[in-house]
Amino acid sequence: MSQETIFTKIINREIPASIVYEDDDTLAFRDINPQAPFHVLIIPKKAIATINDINEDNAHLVGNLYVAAAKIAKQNNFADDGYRVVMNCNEHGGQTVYHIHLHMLAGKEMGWPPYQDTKKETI
Ligand code: DGP
Repeated sequence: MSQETIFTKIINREIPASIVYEDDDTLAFRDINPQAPFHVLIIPKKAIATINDINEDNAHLVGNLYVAAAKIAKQNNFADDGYRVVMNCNEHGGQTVYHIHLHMLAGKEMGWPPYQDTKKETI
């Protein structure tokens, strides 16, 4: 399942975005609502709706997102200091755009765990 989202419009240059990286399969652009000094979204040009839709046939496109992340980190001089990449899935994961994307956050020290919860139950 993959439907058109706002990210398809960015890929097709129908709406503007601040693009920081592009190759044949991958695009990266600044998040409209940055949560760190450097916050970009790295997406496959071929739409995949959620992590649940990743399979053996499209896994290389996901691997390419990490290759792009490593290049972007080096180009922007935060490879050594470090950074975080995260991909949200569906409602509990906080996904709002159903075209998979790596959030790449850099430029400050990240907290861990990424959320506060008083319960320590596991499933
Ligand atoms: P997520 O919640 O993981 O699905 O993240 C979606 C991100 O997409 C969110 O951080 C905001 C960003 N976003 C949504 N619409 C646009 C847009 O039109 N342009 C840009 N640059 N980012 C967008």
